[in-house]
Amino acid sequence: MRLYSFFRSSAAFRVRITLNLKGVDYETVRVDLPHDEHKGAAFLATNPQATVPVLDDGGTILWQSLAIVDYLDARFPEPRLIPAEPVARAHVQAFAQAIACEIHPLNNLRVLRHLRGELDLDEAGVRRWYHHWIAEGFRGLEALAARWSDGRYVHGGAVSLADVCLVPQVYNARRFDCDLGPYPTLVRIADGLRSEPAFLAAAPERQPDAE
Ligand SMILES: N[C@@H](CCC(=O)N[C@@H](CS)C(=O)NCC(=O)O)C(=O)O
Repeated sequence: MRLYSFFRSSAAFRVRITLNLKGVDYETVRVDLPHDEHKGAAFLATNPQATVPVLDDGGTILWQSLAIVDYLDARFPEPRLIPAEPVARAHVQAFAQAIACEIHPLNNLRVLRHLRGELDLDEAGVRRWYHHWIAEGFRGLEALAARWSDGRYVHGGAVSLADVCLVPQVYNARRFDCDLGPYPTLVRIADGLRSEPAFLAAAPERQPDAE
């Protein structure tokens, strides 16, 4: 398998964790986001949406990190990241989607570039934007994790898609100096997991393209 990735991409981070948890070997192909390699013709031929991650599984091309995790979960069922039981499944997906569909899209590269460029926001303003959407999103997730968590994982006493999405988002929130004091449960889970081998090996600074 080949993973088109950028070391700081939190969506790619989700897929790296998943591949590692499932013990799937893969090769990293760097897509240089800061230099707009994802907008070049070569990459657009692979993913017309111009985003990483993209997974190439023997010529089958997949994109959108949640769809890739779902694919990997079907193809390599152990450990199962999207539970089979209907309620657990809906809860785990709701938590993951709150991050992947609501927090991350407001704070990703093209949005921050738009704020700095067309909307002429200075760096302090961009940080305020970032912090605001982390706080909006994490508030509800903290309450859910406090209700569900065994202290180690977000949901059900087992690693799941919810953890796979949480760890990269907490990592990014720290990178942007967000105040994580109000979210002790999220921080406890993320800090516990980040030293586990599958999560550790997926960390941005451990990637072959890390700068
Ligand atoms: N919902 C997509 C998000 C993909 C995405 O936005 N990836 C970022 C990196 S984390 C990206 O490629 N950004 C390029 C840009 O914003 O121009 C997923 O989960 O895969």
